[in-house]
Amino acid sequence: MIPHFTAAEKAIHYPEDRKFYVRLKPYMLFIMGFVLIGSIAIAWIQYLFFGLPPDPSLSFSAVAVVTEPSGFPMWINISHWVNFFFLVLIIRSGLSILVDHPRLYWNNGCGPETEWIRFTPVIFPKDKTWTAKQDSRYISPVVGLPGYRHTVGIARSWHFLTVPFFILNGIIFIFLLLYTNQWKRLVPASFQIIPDSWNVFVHYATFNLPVEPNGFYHFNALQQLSYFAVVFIMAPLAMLTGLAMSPAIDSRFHWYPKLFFNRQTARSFHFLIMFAYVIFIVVHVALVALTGLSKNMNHIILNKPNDTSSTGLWIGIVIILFVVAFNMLGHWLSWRKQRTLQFLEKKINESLWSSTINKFKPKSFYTKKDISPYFWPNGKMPDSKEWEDLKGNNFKDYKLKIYGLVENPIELSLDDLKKMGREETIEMHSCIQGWTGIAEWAGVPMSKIIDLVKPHSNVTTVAFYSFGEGLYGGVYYDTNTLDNCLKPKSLLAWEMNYQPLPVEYGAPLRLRVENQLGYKMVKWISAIEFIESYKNIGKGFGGKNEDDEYFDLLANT
Ligand SMILES: Nc1nc2c(c(=O)[nH]1)N[C@H]1C(S)=C(S)[C@@H](COP(=O)(O)O)O[C@H]1N2
Ligand SMILES: [Mo]
Repeated sequence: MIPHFTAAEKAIHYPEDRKFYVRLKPYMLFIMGFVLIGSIAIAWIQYLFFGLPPDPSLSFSAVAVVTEPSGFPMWINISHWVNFFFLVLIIRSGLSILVDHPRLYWNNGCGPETEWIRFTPVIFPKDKTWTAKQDSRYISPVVGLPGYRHTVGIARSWHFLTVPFFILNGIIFIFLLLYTNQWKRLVPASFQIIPDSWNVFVHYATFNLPVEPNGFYHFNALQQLSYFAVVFIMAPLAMLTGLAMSPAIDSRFHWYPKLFFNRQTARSFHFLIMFAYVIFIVVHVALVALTGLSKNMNHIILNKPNDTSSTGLWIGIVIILFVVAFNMLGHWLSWRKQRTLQFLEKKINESLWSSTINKFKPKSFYTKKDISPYFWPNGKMPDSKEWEDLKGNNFKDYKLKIYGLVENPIELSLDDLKKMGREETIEMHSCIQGWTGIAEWAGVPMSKIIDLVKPHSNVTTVAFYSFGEGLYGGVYYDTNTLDNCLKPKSLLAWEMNYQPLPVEYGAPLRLRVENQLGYKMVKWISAIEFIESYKNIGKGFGGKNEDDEYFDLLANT
């Protein structure tokens, strides 16, 4: 089960300062402490000075059978456990994705030390170039799927493989909830639920456990409110904040991430919702155990109201063992069957995205004042003699080679390119790891290059080759569909923030394709090839990261 790493792999999978570490900025610690301790303190003040509020669950008879609906029909039992199964996989893979850029922010620039929380002991080093790749961290495989410092590609395969099933299960659940009258158990009938829930909370917080209304017939107010929130508020918010991280959506509909303030607050909320789910699960399981474990398990597994045998409990244990076993299988698949995971995830998501959000045309939106003061660099700088020589001469001898299935293969110097036309745009860059940055870019539109070289009609794909190497050696390259190269704002850029493109950020020439994630935007471009299919180059998966790190071919999300 535990993979055997070579020394080189070890260095990647276990960075030296890998130890688990969380550091909240003091102001966030204060706010979170204030909310948690503050509400408990108010509950105690109310209890000590005004006495225990009436227990609202007593207003429903705990003994007499409350009117319909009651019980848990089989479809509720099944979807409850199916939901549990997928939620575990989603949370664990999400944590693995999180530590690939182990910092959360409220600002789109993601500047050093502007994070409100970091999951890494590393303080941003100011004395050297520190790339986002170097900053990525380790997570224990007990917590994360796949854990260690595996590729974010595999973590995303799990996340995006499971999310559609989680959503499907949720849709079926909500449909049946509304179709039957079971929704009445979850949807509060009046705002009275809020003061009632507070009253129940005062009972819990002061250790005066409220009378249990018997969940088979009725939930107490706080229980109903939290179940309602989990189903009707948290789950939709998790999906919507997830979508707000998509460059294809954000580059077209700039208002969308603003629903959550900005792209990075959406990412932070996505995390906080996950955190709320974990707290919910812990409290939920604790209360299920405290209020009659066997009886409760018979409710949610067998739909039997008054059975106190341990049948349901045993079946529950078997279900949990199955989930644990499946997660262990998940680790095995993550290290031994990476291509299968990459393939399955592609099967589910690629046609969905290519026929929907990939079609959106990026629109300009940002202005000079939005430009981020800091922009994370990423990738490995070229170190070949060829590139060093070109750089030494300020790229005067640089020639971009354009070839492949075209009528006019050509070599162009930077000056030639500049004569072809210049377009300037301010855009947000989204890295697969999670960070973003806004910068000005200027260069020649890819459409002009395409007009000039005239690709054959069978060309579907454009390959961009770099002077630099990938993380594991070998030329860095990536492909984009011809379609995406023709989208507005697709540029070969030689300028960043009104300066010649700095060496770190891809000099002399880099690609911008605004509906894609960062790894599609090759830096230090040496050549461009027009091809019939991405399958014919490299290992055949569409790019260096797709080949070696199991990233998606289409990077819309
Ligand atoms: N040649 C090359 N290009 C590359 C990479 C790389 O490793 N090598 N990394 C990609 C990734 S993952 C990102 S996020 C962007 C980063 O661009 P930046 O350094 O301007 O932030 O470049 C992309 N282009
Ligand atoms: Mo990236």
